[in-house]
Amino acid sequence: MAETTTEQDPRLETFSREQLHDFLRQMLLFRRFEEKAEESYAIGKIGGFCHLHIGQEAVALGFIGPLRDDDYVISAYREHTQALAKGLEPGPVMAELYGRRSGVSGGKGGSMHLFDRDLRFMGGHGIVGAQTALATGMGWAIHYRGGDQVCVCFMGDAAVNQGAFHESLNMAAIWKLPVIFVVENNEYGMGTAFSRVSAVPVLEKGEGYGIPTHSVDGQDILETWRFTEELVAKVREGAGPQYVEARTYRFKGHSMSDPVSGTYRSKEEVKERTKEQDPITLLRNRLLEAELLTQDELEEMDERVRAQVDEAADFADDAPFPPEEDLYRDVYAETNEHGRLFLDGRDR
Ligand SMILES: Cc1ncc(C[n+]2csc(CCOP(=O)(O)OP(=O)(O)O)c2C)c(N)n1
Ligand SMILES: [Mg+2]
Repeated sequence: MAETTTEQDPRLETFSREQLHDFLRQMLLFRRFEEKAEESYAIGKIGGFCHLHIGQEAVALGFIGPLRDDDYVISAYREHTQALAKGLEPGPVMAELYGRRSGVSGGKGGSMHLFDRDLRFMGGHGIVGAQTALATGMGWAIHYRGGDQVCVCFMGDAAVNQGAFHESLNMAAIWKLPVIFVVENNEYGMGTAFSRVSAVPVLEKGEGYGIPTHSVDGQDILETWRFTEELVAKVREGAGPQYVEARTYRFKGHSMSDPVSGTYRSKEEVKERTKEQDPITLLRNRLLEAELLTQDELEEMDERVRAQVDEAADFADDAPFPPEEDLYRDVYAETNEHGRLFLDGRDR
């Protein structure tokens, strides 16, 4: 994992100052957004499941930022920051967490089911590993239509022991589909250490299908960003599916009902990892040391981001809950007022 050093990182020169500031701004937005969600949950404004991505921000930004608008992203339930990275607005995302009608899924999906078809953010899925099969399906659709888009499919380390994962990788490999499977290896699935329940390491799971495998430092935005740029270019040119382990760490509990360290990881471990491997602190320190950012610029950036998040929370607070008549809408697909399927503007 990357560490802060006093030597200037040569990779900094390969990015513009604006780009580096934008990396920091976006990751700060993700962090403040989730801190606000945590606060709102504690006072009962958000209910149900809520899983924070705090600590893993450089994976979301690094793997989504370099994509085109017409590329697809699909994920599991720890997906707030990924949705923001794909261009969903903080207000409607927060409103979805609050269960409000102006939320991105009409207030009926909640934290685990953020979705935006136009922005090609295809969820938000609560069943561990289920999104891998949908990703292979999207890869097939891209291939069938002759497009050059890619589909980035995020999952946690626990998903690699699911049956669907293996079927999906196998099919993607046979058909050389443009899918990038990204395993966010934060070393735990709820309260279970990956090493206790897996016969082989995360990376080896992709090797059995003849898919090129890669391992990257998920705490280092410069690494995840550049890596993704290069990989996506290859996939667009027909390199077929790719399997990536992003080594990372979850700073908070599994969900809002799980304490930060619990009994499954020690306080010392959490303290050390959060101190040494915070993707935001790592970038901020590098930029300050290289004089690519001033303390004033940093404070101003953080203030702007906090204001943006407050605005998102106000937007959510002010929005109404879905009305009763919405109860049977969108259950399996869009339905019209008679409950009939309504797809692509036509009754079926
Ligand atoms: C098929 C299935 N089995 C069990 C669960 C319960 N469950 C929810 S999250 C989770 C752990 C997943 O861990 P991981 O994939 O590593 O993701 P992380 O939470 O670390 O991001 C489990 C077992 C589920 N949602 N779906
Ligand atoms: Mg995990």
